[in-house]
Amino acid sequence: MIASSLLVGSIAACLAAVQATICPQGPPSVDTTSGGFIYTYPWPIKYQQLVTQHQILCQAYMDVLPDDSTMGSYKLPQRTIMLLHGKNFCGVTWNATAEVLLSPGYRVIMPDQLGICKSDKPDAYQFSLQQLALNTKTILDTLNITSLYIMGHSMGGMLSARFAMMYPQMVKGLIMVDPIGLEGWKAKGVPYLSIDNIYLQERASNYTSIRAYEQATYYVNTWDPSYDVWVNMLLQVYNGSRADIYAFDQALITDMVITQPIAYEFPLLSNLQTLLVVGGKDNTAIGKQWSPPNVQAILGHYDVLGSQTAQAIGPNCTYVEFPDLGHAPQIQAPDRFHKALLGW
Ligand SMILES: *[C@@H]1O[C@H](CO)[C@@H](O)[C@H](O)[C@H]1NC(C)=O
Ligand SMILES: *[C@@H]1O[C@H](CO)[C@@H](O)[C@H](O)[C@H]1NC(C)=O
Ligand SMILES: *[C@@H]1O[C@H](CO)[C@@H](O)[C@H](O)[C@H]1NC(C)=O
Ligand SMILES: *[C@@H]1O[C@H](CO)[C@@H](O)[C@H](O)[C@H]1NC(C)=O
Ligand SMILES: CC(=O)N[C@H]1CO[C@H](CO)[C@@H](O)[C@@H]1O
Repeated sequence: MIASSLLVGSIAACLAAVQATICPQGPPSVDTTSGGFIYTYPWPIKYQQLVTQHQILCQAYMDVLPDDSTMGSYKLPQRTIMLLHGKNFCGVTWNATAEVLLSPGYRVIMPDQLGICKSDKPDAYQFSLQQLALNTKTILDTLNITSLYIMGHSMGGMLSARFAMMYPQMVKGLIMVDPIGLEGWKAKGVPYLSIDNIYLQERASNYTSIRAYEQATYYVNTWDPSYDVWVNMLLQVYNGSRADIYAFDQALITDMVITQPIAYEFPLLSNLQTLLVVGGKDNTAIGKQWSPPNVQAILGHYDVLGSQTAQAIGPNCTYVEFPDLGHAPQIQAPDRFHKALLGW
């Protein structure tokens, strides 16, 4: 008992002592091997040092300011937007949307979540949506940003909803793009698959399996060569120097989204200005692959879930459905998506 509390004490002291020195400090290089992910991002990468769960971890993000010519009446807090990626994408996957938002003068912040892309891949971590929201808020605190728009896609959409529930006073508006978590998968009968089993599936990922998944869920069984960029990007993480731990973290993250539903909490967003964008042909449902056929049949009907969720949030929610698109309208039909976004 004494020994273990001494140990905890010395770990904490140790963490405090090295706190200033672990993460790469700016001005950062454009490319980096952090997180075992060699891939060039178009804007400089910064790292937020997090002292979390008895570890020091570095969370990567891009913070891009509009150029001077568009600054005009630009006021930092009012015109900031943070873009949260999904589980199979990275911050950089928002590059085209970021360009569209920079021109009217938005400051755009694009984090990579812990365990994903250029952020650290912890050997062990208690992943929760709340913990990821808190980590991400730490970046905003460092930047002194107290008020902003948040947009999240897929798992990032689920996370952005959780963020807005935790920090409503910071969020001027919330945009969810094909968020996951619109239904409670376990309540609908998705069987529990152990983290160890999910890990084995993650470890077996390759170009063929990732493309097959994205083709069927993201792109309505179509394939445009431009989609390959994001498959190959993801492969760099699956096949990077942290490949094994990445697969494990991905399994922990899948377990997180399945065991921590938000579907019942959407009315908590009723006071917030919300835009929900959904592809009507999206059929994403976590755990569908390992569910029996009768359960598979009732999962992932975004054409129903989208309007149901908009109704649950209430009249402050604007609902936009693209009936012909899948899980990633911002990639599949960027012009239509950006028009809806800027229109709102
Ligand atoms: C976004 O990045 C991808 C991958 O590097 C690239 O193919 C695409 O042209 C970029 N889009 C914009 C608008 O910069
Ligand atoms: C944030 O505000 C604090 C206190 O006013 C200041 O010391 C710090 O330099 C600011 N940081 C940034 C990034 O503006
Ligand atoms: C890719 O993964 C799938 C499923 O995990 C497997 O069936 C297939 O043989 C793999 N393909 C290659 C080229 O390794
Ligand atoms: C919409 O949001 C505002 C605050 O932004 C709130 O006063 C109003 O009650 C909300 N409307 C509904 C129907 O919840
Ligand atoms: C870390 C890792 O899994 N690296 C692999 C990446 O892919 C090449 C072949 O394409 C393998 O040789 C590496 O072992």
